[in-house]
Amino acid sequence: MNDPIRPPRPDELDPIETASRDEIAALQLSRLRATLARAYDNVAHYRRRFDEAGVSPADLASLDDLAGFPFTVKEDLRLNYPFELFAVPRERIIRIHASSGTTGLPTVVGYTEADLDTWAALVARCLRAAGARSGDMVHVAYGYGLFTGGLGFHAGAEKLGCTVVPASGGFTERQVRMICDFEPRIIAVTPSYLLAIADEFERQHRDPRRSSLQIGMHGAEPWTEAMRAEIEARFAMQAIDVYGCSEAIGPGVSVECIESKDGLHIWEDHFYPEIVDPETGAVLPDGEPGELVITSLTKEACPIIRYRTRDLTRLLPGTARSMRRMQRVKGRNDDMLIIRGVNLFPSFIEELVLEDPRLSPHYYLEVSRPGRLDELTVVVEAKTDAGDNATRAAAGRDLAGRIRSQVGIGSEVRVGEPGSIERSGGKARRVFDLRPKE
Ligand code: DLL
Repeated sequence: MNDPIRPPRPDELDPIETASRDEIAALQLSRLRATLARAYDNVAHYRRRFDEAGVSPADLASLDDLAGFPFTVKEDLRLNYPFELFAVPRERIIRIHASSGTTGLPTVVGYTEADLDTWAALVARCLRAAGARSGDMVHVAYGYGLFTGGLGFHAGAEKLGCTVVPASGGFTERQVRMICDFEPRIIAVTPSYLLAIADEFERQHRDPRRSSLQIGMHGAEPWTEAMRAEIEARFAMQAIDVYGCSEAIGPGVSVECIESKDGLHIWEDHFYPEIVDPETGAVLPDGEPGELVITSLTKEACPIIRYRTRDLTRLLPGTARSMRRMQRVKGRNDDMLIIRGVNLFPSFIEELVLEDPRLSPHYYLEVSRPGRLDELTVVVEAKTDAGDNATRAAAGRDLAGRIRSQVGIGSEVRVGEPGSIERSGGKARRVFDLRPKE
């Protein structure tokens, strides 16, 4: 049936993927200059912000000079809703995407024909880096629509010459039937929704390990090494981390390579990454943890300058490719909970949950303040074979104990029946912060 997984041969790579650092830097500098000029000349917002900061595109003599240019934040996209950040006439935009935005207006992005070609080529590069190749079947279970996941993977897989199954998210029973009947080699899906698919396999008395799936392309939400181990064990496949955000392009900014799985190679010929101190905005040296800031290098419709992603990671040198890597995103700055003064990322609780074979990776955190003090409740599901109420209660007590000893705060842990937590079909919601807004 399916061939064994192999990394791409050198002749299958785009030449820039293995170019020298000097070649990459030279390309970045010329593309960065052009991008700054395009933004300044065509977008009133950038012209105003550059003028206020006293910088002009001509000031960029080296890549480090980018640090003198102003940041772009999500609020800037909202303030320029819907089309004010477009650098080309609306008629040249052939696609719109938007992020749902849990609060306020959605953020809107546009693509020219060339942008869609670039995007498809980058997602194709991600798929190839993960071990996919022409002729493979790719089941796309990211949502189709304004979200970039579905259509982004769709175009990238087609570009690589794959057979695409545009399943979109939801209808989990049907997902399992299609996977069993069509036998795709690759699945592109959020890690949390893949686990819902795994549960559905088991509900139908089918073994996910015997499915045709060999490679999973997982992103759009934070996940952990513990979650990777769970996915790889349940499906007997390789789970690859893929990152992107709609403001930068969508999926396809960075990806792990199958031969190393040691962090995500950023496609530096199209995106210039910086890591900044989230508090001060100062640029940090490679290796230091901080917030990822992205500047697009080739986008026509929506060039984005120094976009503050809020994602926390660090930059590492290249391994399988010459382009630098980013470490798995630990979480978003705005997902970090401060509970009674203690900083906590949901991903840390995820690791603790997955240490216990009685608990499933379906979980969420609820933070409330019934009196003066914050209270943390962890709601998690038991595994199907976790036995009776007493076993579940014991697993809950154990988890609360580990949270107390490792995070330093008391919590209530509720271990529910398998299937009791609603599945999202897309990005999982991990945090419900019910505290009154200050
Ligand atoms: O989530 C694009 C995407 C689709 C990426 C499919 C990968 C796969 P947005 O909806 O704009 O775009 O959300 C972007 O999702 O800033 C991160 O906080 C988070 N995110 C994306 N990929 C990862 C990842 C898409 N691999 C936001 N690990 C980003 C952790 C991720 N977080």
